[in-house]
Amino acid sequence: MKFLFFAILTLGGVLLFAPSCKKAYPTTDMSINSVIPRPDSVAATSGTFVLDDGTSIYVQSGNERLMKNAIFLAEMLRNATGFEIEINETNRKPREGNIFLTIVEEKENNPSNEFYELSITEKLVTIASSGEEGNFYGIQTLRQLLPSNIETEGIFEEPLLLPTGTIIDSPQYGYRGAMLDVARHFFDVESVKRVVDYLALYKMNVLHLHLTDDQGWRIEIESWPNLTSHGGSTEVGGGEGGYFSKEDYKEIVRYAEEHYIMIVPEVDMPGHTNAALASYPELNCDGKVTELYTGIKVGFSTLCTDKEVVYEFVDDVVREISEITPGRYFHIGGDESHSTKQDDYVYFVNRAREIVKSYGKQMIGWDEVAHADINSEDVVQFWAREKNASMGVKKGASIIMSPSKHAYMDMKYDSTTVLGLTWAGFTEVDDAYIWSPDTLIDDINSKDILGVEAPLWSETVEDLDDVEFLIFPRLPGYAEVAWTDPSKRSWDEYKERLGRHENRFKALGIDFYQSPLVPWQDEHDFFVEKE
Ligand code: TNX
Repeated sequence: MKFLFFAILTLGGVLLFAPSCKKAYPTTDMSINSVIPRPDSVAATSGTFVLDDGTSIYVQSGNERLMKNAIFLAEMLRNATGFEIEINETNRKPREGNIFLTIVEEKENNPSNEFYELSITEKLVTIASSGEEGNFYGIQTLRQLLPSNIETEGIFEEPLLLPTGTIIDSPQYGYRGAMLDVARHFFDVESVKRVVDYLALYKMNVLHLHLTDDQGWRIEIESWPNLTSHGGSTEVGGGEGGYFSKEDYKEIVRYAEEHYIMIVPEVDMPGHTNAALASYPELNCDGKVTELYTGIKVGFSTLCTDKEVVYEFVDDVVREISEITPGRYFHIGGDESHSTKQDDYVYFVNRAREIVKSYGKQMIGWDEVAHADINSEDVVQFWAREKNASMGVKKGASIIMSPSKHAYMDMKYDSTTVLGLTWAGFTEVDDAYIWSPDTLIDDINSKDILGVEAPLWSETVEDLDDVEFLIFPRLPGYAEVAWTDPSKRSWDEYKERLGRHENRFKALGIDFYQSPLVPWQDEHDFFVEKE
C-alpha cells in the first residue's frame, strides 16, 4: 500500500514537472534581423539559443583586449538580467550553453582585423574574429540580436533568446566616423562618452573632435594658457563655454580606445581662429587682440601667415596635442579661410603640414587643403567642392567622404525641424542614406577613399539631447554607408531594419527624430511563434 502510494506520487511528480523541465521557447529567426550596419552574410537556421543564469563567457586565454570585450558584454548582460555571467579564460571550445570569444587565423581574403564570424547554435555562441576589433564588432551584432531592453537595467528575469545561424561580416571602409563640434558649443566629457557609446553600437571607429573655432578654444595647451582661460570662456549665444584639460582629453581617448574608436583632433587654421586671436595679440597681423565672438558667421578670422611666431604657436599646439593622441591623424582644418590670401593660405598649409609630419602624424584637412603641396601621405576631407577632392586625389591623397548634401548631421530634417541649419539643404533620413562614397564624384573610386564621416556642427546644438535628436536616426545610416557593400544596400530594406531600432533608441534614452519615412515598429515580430 505504502509502495503504491509512493509510486503514484512519483509518477504524478514526473507528469507534473517533466514538461516544465524542457520549456518550449518561441523560435526566433535570424534572417528577420535588425542588425545595422547590414552584415555581409546571414544564414539563419531557425533554432534558439537560450541565454540564462547558467551562461558564462569563455575567452581565449592570454588576450587582454579580448578579456575587455568580454567584460563589456558581461556587464551589459548582468545589468539587464541580474544573471551572474562569469568570465573564464580557456584554450578550447567551452561546454554547452556558453559564449566563446576567440581569435582565428586571418583568412586570406579577409586580411583586416575587423572581420568576424558570429555563429549561434542551440548549444553555443561563438565569435571568431581576425582581431580584437572584429570580436568587438561581433559583440555589437550579438547585442543587436538580443531584445532591445538589454540596453536597460534590470529588465529581464526570464532567459534571453537568440536566433541561431551564422553571420560573416567585415567592413567596406576602414574609416567610419562622426565629428562633434565642441567649439561652437562646448560638450563635457560625459556627453562625448555617450557619443562614443553610440558610435560603438554601430561599429564606427573614428570620432573627430573639432576642438577650436572662432567661438571657442576647447583644449588645454600648457605653453599658451590664455587659449583656454580666455579663448575658452564663451560659446555661441554667449554661454560660459568650457574646455578639456589634458586629463579630460586623455580620458576621452582612453574611453574611445576601449570601444575601438580613434580620436582625431582638429585645430582649425588659419581661418576659424578668432578664439586664439582674442587670446594672443601676436598672432594678429596688427598685433592687437580681437574681441571674443559668440555669433555664427564664418570666414572673418585668420592667423597672420607671415609671422614666425604663428608657426611657433602651431608647433606648440600640434606637439602638445600629438603627445596625448595615440591615433595617427592630426586635422588642421583649413576650411573657409576667406580672409587669408590664396598664396598665404597655401604657404601656411604647407608649413602646418610639415609641423604635423614632424610629430609623426598624418595631416587631414578640409577639401580646400588640396590647393597646397599635398601627396599620398595626406588626407582630404571632402565636404563642399568636388573639384578640390579630385585635385587631392590627383596629388595622391586619400579622401574622407563627408558630402554636406548627405552627411551633415547639423542640417534640418525638413522645414519643421527646430534645430539645425539649412545651407546644404534639408537632409531627411533617406537623403542621409541613399548615396555611395564610390559613385559620388566621377573620378573618385573606392580605392581613393579612406572612408566616411558625418559631421555634427554645433551652432544650434546646445546639449546632449540636441545632439541625439540630430544624429538619430541618421547616424546608423552613415555607419551602414561606410560598412556595407553598396550592392547589398537598399533604402526600402534598410528602413524596415531601422524601424526595428525604435525600442533600442527608447531603451537607451535617446531623444530621436521620428521620421515619417521610417516604419517605426516594436520588435515583437522579430520572434516567430512556434506552430
Ligand atoms: C561649414 S563644413 C563649416 C563649418 C560650419 C558648418 C555648418 C566646414 C568645413 N565648415 O564652419 O559650422 O558649415 O554647417
